[in-house]
Amino acid sequence: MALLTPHDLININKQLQEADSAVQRVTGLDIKGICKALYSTSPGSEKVGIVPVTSGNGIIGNFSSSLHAITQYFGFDSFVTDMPDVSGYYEAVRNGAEIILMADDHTFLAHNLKNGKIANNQPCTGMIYAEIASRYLKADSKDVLVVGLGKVGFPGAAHLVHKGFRVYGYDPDETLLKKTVSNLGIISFDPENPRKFSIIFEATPCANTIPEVVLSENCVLSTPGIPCAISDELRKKYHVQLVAEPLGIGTVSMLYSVL
Ligand code: NAI
Ligand code: PYL
Ligand code: MG
Repeated sequence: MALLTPHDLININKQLQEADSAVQRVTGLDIKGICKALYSTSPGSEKVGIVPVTSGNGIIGNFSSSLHAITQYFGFDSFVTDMPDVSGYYEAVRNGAEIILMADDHTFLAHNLKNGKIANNQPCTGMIYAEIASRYLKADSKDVLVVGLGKVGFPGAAHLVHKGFRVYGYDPDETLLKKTVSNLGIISFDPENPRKFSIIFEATPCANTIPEVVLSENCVLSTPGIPCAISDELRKKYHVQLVAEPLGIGTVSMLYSVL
């Protein structure tokens, strides 16, 4: 998994506010509204315990404090444990956490201890970014381009298929592309024979993955991928409506999915 850096998370509140405004411009709903529509759940007074984890590459600076800011932004009562790992988990439960948030280098989970539901960040992130893309108010058709079909992109593509969109998918991993085309019934996008889209969902760990030829004026690009899929220059040239944020949208999707 591509790991976040402390730099990605600088000023997370501002990043979230800007993403929330972008989601409202694109869909007419704010991020909470998207979550409600996606999962048919609403938060009560669930207390969220955030447990830092030292295994593997260890603590990511700003990670736990960003999760604290994100949960507060979306109205959850939350706290970060003083201790990491198993001691932190014990501390979280002893201090009344009903939902645990914790991540190692492979898995970022939300576990609701009351109802037993558990969520993984990758599918929850794919689903919500795809849902945002699918709700673009000015879309010219139900055609969507999905770039990157990995652990985030695949569930997002599956969600779009499930919602009745015509999904064109691209991934340079040919085995994965073929498997996804056959499993989901999507159309393989051929970069040699491109066309324009008004809805694009991207989930790759690479920059500049969106070629100019696929961009239509005012298209939406909904992307959790880090670094950003598009240059500032192309974004401005085509007035691309960009929804991109490093941690909060995926996290709140996880939280609503376990309510
Ligand atoms: P993954 O490694 O499972 O999948 C990435 C896919 O992108 C691979 O199949 C790869 O072949 C493909 N790819 C690479 N270069 C490409 C290109 N030029 N064009 C099209 N496809 C290309 O990674 P995963 O877990 O799906 O994560 C994707 C990105 O999303 C990463 O940058 C990760 O850090 C980020 N992420 C962001 C979150 C957020 O809240 N913003 C949450 C979770 C992940
Ligand atoms: C959660 C994300 C989104 C993108 N990449 C994933 C990532 O960076 N995962 C690693 C998270 C490790 C957190 C660390 C800590 O500070 O508790 N163990
Ligand atoms: Mg996010």
